[in-house]
Amino acid sequence: MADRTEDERFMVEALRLAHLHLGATDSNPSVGCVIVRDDGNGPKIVGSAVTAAGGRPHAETGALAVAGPLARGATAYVTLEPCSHHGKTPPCADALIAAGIARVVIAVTDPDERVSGRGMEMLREAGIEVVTGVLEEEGERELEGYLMRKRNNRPYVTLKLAVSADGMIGIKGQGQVRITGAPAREFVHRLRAETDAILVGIGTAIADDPELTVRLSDLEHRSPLRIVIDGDLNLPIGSKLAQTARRVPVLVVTGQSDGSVAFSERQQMLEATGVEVVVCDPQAPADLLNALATRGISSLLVEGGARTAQLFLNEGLVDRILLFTGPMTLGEEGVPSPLDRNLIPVGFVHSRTDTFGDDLLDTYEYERTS
Ligand code: AOF
Ligand code: ZN
Repeated sequence: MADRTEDERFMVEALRLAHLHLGATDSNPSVGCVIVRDDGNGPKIVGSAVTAAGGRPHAETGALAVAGPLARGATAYVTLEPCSHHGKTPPCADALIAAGIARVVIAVTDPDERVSGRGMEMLREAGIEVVTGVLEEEGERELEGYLMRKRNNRPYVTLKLAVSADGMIGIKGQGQVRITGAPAREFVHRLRAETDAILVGIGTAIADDPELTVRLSDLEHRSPLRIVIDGDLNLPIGSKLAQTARRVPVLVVTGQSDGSVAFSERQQMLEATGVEVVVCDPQAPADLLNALATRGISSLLVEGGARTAQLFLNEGLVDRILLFTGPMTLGEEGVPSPLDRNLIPVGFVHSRTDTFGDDLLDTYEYERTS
């Protein structure tokens, strides 16, 4: 039997592959699969794949297609338990069995009620050796969005804030204020590409007129769904969000109509630009998150502003905080951030600090006790 470090080495490769399509596989998790065989000269990768963009084919199918007959007697490394259900594609467990795979190494078991242990059972019944829990923690992190949606019926929520050295997120009445430099901005655009949806409050949508798309040449097609919490339907028709809604979807979350003609006119005008208007209590983010999960949204990036950040924090609905701190001070006219490096909400644990040019990025994870 191959030793554990060898298993870990190939699982690292499967996890790297899984990351490539994060946010690009619709409601399906992005899974990585590596097929390895050893003909006496040491282990060699003979096939590998990531879940295809859009969610299908699954990773195993892709990797087996590359390996062809070399899959017979080989080991398959998968970041998620191979599926056992007849969904839009036949079960991956059957495909691995049919290809003659001898051993399957898994990072995380699949909480999907159609799979959940049955994938491993099918493999074992066919005489395949199954090892699970290899780099499970890393696998859980890679699959955090999918796992959160399946286990808690809500997306994994990341709150991103950029604050000045004196703890401000902007200047009153000044629209977008550049707090971080180009390297940090590029990181955020990559993060957007890996995320299913991005959310701002109407205050930010009006003050900053953001586009919230991915603007990196290789990833432009990976812009997430854009969401605005807008209780009174005040999103301007001429805003960049509304004007680009046919290209990259925009969802406006509003409360019940006040019954006025003006409200329904605003709704009609927004819908005419291609914006989708959904009714969901704008002050109850938990309900919104459930509704998003039902649509298959597994990860949400909350990008602004102070009030929206506070709303999600107050409800205990933030899983990770990404806090950028820029070098300049904004002074008296600044809009204070609900948090900064010296004031982190209870329950969050600092996990790392990264540097992007002159900016710092601190990451904090919410430590759930259960
Ligand atoms: C795998 N390999 O690469 C992925 C899996 O809608 P379907 O039929 O595509 O099934 C979706 C489910 O398949 C999803 O909830 C999860 O259980 C599994 N995803 N499984 O064996 C893969 N992406
Ligand atoms: Zn599958």
